[in-house]
Amino acid sequence: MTDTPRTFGQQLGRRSWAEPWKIKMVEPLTMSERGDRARALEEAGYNTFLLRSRDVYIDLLTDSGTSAMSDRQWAGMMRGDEAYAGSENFYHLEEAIRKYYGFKYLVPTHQGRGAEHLISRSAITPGQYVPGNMYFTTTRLHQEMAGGIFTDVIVDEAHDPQHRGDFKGNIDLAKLDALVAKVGAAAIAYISLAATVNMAGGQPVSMANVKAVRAWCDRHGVRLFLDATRAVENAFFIQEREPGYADRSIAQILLEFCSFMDGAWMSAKKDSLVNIGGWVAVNDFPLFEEMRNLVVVFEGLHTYGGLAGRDMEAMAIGTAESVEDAHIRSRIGQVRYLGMLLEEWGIPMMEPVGGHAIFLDARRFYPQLTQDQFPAQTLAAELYLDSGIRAMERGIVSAGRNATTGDHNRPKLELTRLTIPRRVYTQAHMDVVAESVKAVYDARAAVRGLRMEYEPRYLRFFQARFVPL
Ligand code: P71
Repeated sequence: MTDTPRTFGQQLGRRSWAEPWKIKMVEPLTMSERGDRARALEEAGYNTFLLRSRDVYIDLLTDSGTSAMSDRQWAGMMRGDEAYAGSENFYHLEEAIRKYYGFKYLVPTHQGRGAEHLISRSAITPGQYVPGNMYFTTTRLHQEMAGGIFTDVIVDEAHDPQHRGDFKGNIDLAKLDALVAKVGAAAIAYISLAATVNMAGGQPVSMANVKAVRAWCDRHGVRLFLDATRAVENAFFIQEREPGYADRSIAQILLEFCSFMDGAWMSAKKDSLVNIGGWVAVNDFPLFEEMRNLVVVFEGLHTYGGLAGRDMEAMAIGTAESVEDAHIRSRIGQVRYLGMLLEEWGIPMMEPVGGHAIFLDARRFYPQLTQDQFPAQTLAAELYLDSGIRAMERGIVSAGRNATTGDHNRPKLELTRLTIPRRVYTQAHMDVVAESVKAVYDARAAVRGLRMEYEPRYLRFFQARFVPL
């Protein structure tokens, strides 16, 4: 006989808590047969980016632009001021960024990479180094296209999926010192700090680390810019784990964190709960002036940056909603719920679980595969085949090739990301996902890898095609 069923809260010895919203509108999902999925996968070249969304059951490709907006955001969409210049919604957005992130001057962009483009072109002199706490694909590419040389300065533990640290996104100051000793401070364009760190598994950066990095920057006359894409999620980990922050609100922690920065760029498609949008904001007027001028070349006028007025309004409202403590607790709580199930069943993954996703450790799923047989890509394909769940490769395919030698970059981490959109799926969806991951793990021994048969030049993971070995 089974035990009395227990709620999740009871299993953890506490009262349950739930999402601080209810569902007003639903979007039906399609469920498919394994044969349909096998066909769809082959057509997609075993690349989940190339699947049609109608062939996907639970879409965990990304948390980017996939969130559900609130009724308030949708109401805001109706108040779009679609003036070419000086839209009311721009001023509302500017006010929200000043209030929650604390930066003076705002340039809106169509999404994160538009902002990365502007700041990389404006703040890097070709040949300069750009140290960062691990790379992000688009961030590094824009830095390289502006002539920068990316250098990884994240703590070593970040590259070890089994190391359980509280702040595995931190910058290693000894690595910064070593870089300055080698190239000199003048050869450093700025420090590119991401919080949380996407490619490290959504791992956070501590306030103590940011303070130390700021002091280091002041000593060496180097600027510090934040990739604020998931900085609200980062604030949650500080509140939970860092001494002195338990009684501070997420909004207070975010503002303090940003106070150590010279500026930030944002893909608002994540934390800020919108389907499209981004920005770059700084305190330095000449740098702002340069980006405000460049944005008219690449995105649109500086009061819309490639967005409709209604998109800016949704972003302004989403920015405020994103820092509500109850929201962020339930958002990260859902990711953890999935993580706890998988952990309990001994599924190999990046630990501890970070903010936006579960990162399965494909190397430990498939020890029989070499990295050149694309274990993480293979795992994403197997998951889709099993249940119609769409995950994303974050391993050797994502890492691309070395700009000088042309060889594959070979990251230590070979991960398959189950990314949880905000306010979209239920706990029952998470149960279905967990069971599918377990089924794929149980069937791991028979799996052979993939061969890449088509490789595009830029950000190859988006459009590469594979065939089974
Ligand atoms: C994610 C994305 C979206 C994405 C981008 C590239 C490849 C696959 C998926 C986008 C980020 C991000 C960070 C930390 C900047 C961007 C670019 N992430 N910084 O994780 O995570 O923003 O997509 O709005 O242009 O699925 P953008």
